[in-house]
Amino acid sequence: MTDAGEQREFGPLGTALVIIPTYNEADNIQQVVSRVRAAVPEAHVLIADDNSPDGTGKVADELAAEDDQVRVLHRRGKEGLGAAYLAGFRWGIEHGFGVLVEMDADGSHQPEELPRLLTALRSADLVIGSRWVPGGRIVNWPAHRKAISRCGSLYSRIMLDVAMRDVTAGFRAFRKETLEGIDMDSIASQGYCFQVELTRRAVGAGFHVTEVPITFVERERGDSKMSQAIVAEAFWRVTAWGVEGRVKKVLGRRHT
Ligand SMILES: Nc1nc2c(ncn2[C@@H]2O[C@H](COP(=O)(O)OP(=O)(O)OP(=O)(O)O)[C@@H](O)[C@H]2O)c(=O)[nH]1
Ligand SMILES: [Mg+2]
Repeated sequence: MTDAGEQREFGPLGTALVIIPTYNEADNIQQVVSRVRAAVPEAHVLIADDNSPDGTGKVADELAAEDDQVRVLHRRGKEGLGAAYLAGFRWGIEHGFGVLVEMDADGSHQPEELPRLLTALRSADLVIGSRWVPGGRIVNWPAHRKAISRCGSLYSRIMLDVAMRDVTAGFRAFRKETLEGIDMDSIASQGYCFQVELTRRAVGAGFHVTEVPITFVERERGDSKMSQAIVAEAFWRVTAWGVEGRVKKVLGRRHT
């Protein structure tokens, strides 16, 4: 949260677009889309599929054919979560949506909690659905996944000087103006780190960021795309940003 944000008037919320990136989620996509449509009937859904070999794109097309509020962005191949979201954000802004929501396809993010995120966005620029604030929960995660998540958030908070508890969380709602104010074109992170980078940029630009507790449920079907490479990317980028921030501080002090 920032002082700049606290003094601001928050405008009305426009229509929400829930962006769901998919890679091999054919067994999950139908259920998650129908849960979103039931939980927030006025919201639209954009499935951003990276040409999944399991045919998720085809299932998504069938869903879109049945429902005017569901659309599919077919991408040419697996380019990572970050690139899929950036394409989804751009599509949503071009099509006039005022709120852009990030949500996984695997049921980890419960669509029934979306109304709480959207309510919190009335007085925020970015709302993070958080596992690590009081009231937040994780269902069915092994201890090592919890440890990676907690350590990753703690390390990011220390290195980047941000107050959020769940910096890598992927269930979020943005006002369009927030995304327009963080220079999306220069974002290069792909995996978890993408979420860290969005958080860091939003805080750095003076936007008002809040966390609301969510219950995160481990996927029941399909495979996780979490990999050592994704964890490594987050670690080296966060370290580089932390060092860069400290160097700037020290140099700034020398010149004043
Ligand atoms: N379009 C696209 N979607 C992706 C890509 N990688 C992951 N996803 C999707 O992003 C969401 C999160 O990925 P998950 O595999 O669930 O990763 P995770 O939530 O960190 O890992 P688990 O908790 O183990 O499931 C899911 O909807 C994936 O299908 C990608 O390269 N491209
Ligand atoms: Mg997942």
